[in-house]
Amino acid sequence: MPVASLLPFTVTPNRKSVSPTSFRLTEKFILLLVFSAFITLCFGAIFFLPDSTKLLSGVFFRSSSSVESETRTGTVSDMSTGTGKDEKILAKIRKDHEKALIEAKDTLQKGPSEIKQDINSDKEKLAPNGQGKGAKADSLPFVQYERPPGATGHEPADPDIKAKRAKIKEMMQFSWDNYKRYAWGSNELRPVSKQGHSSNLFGSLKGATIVDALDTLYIMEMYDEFEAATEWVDKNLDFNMNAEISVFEVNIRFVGGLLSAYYLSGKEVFRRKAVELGEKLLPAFKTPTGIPWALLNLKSGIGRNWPWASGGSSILAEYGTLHLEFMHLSALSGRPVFAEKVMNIRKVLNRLDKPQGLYPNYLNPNSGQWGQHHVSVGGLGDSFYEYLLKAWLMSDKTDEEGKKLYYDALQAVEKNLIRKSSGGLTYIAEWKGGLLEHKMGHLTCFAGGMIALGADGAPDDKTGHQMELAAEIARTCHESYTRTSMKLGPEAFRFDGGVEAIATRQNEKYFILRPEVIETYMYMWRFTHDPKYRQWGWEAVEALEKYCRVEGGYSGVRDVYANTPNHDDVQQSFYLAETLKYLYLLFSDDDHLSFEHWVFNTEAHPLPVIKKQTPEIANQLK
Ligand code: DMJ
Repeated sequence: MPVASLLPFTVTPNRKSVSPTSFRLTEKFILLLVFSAFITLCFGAIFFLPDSTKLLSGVFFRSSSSVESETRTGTVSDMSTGTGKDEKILAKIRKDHEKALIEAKDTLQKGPSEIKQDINSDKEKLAPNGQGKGAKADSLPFVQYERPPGATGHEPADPDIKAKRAKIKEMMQFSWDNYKRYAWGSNELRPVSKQGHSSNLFGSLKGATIVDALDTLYIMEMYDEFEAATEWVDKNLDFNMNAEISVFEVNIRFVGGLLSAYYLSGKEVFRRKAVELGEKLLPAFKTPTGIPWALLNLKSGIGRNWPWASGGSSILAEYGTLHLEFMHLSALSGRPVFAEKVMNIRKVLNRLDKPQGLYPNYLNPNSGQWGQHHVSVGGLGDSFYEYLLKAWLMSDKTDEEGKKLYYDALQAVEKNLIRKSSGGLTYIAEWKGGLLEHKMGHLTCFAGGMIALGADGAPDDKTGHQMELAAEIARTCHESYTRTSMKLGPEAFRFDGGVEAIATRQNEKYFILRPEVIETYMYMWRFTHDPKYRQWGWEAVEALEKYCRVEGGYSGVRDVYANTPNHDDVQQSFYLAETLKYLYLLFSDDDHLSFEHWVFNTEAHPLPVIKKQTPEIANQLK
């Protein structure tokens, strides 16, 4: 039988019509179209369906009789009684989701070229006063540089303190020399295997340790090293690459590091590089709400969120930790766009209901709705709270909104998260949809310093109360150190199952040279001058020397309860940026980077307070 007769259509030979084979091709093409439409639908369903975690949290609230928590849209009893109010709530949820769906589709349907166009139009807007196309950092307006007070310090009078301060400088020298010798230009040093190390936080960006360490080198008066680092930044720090980076990490370490280096030294190269990098980060804000993506490809300008984050959410501690740097980028570039982006984040947050006045860690940038109702003053939440307070302080206390947001948030944290153990240790627990997890992270320990820093401006009679609270948190965090064999704190410690301030899970026993506990000692020392804080800081120095110092630098350890260290072979860049800097300041006089003139970003990079009487800068921010 001829093949043609098997076909469901007539083939007319010698006609310039469809040949059997081309028909098959067409069919294949149609099939392919149908198939890809089907895949798109499935794919779309995953992305655009209502955030299942939100639905789950609704279910949780309904079945949890003991928790009378308020959900975003109503109370537990509202949800379970099936009243007309219920229907209204559901209708609103549906409407919100539909809106989010349309917005999300709209964004995601844009091809890369459209996104690029948007980015370019943003760049146009970047030009000062809307003139010309000069979005380039080299077209920056002239800024009269004036070094803020306290950029360098002086030797402490007390010989013991002087010697301790000198020892900490030696630790910095050792960390730096080894980085320079074995890992120059890499992001970090592997001090055991004596080679470079890079985590995926920076994509193919290079030199994290150099940029993060610049200001520490400067304040410790290590000027030759500072010069070498400056030269590397000038010649090698390059942002024009196909690299997917973490917007938060690059902002706090690179933008923050460059800004501080500029304010301390007055070198134009740092201002130029900071603004250039700031511009590169702007496409991250291309979401329907303006809440930035967590990850951004610096070349294509295409962003996305961490695949593990609740329903495609952005993270509170990430999008909430851009404010200080972006305000300074506007001040130094004369371009309001940076300030606009971070003020818009506030606007989005202000419009949302907060469960119990708390800020959940997850927020969907497409729908502008919360993801899972998890709250933490540690990982995923921490520096958001810090930046509310510091936004107010950095504005020379003119940003009243920042102030109110901070104290309101702290009040909710106090009420819902802060608890005292039976042994009398105050700790900050984590909140999971209304239930407490009695665990505190090393990261959370920064809160002692933050609360002390904010105590002064606290409403009504709260000042004394907040200083007390800060001191209690400092004590708890110190306990988490003293209860280990190495006298270094674990990544997380618990207050349940009969333990207090101790890590019970193997994967929470590590120490990666983090600064938060020492940071809190430094703030507490400055506000109280109680010698115990210097003593506690010195205990940490001794432990670092004993367990973390290796031939090729400083390394984290895998288990602080073990008797001998098992090194993780990473000298984190924040060890030079934060841990050693805070230790040095703990043993320095208070006028070195005084709180009156400087605010530390979350990576310990000092940024000057924008004084009311500095009209040229203050005006840029209006
Ligand atoms: C640093 O990069 C910053 O302090 C950040 O805010 C939290 N984590 C690390 C240090 O632990």
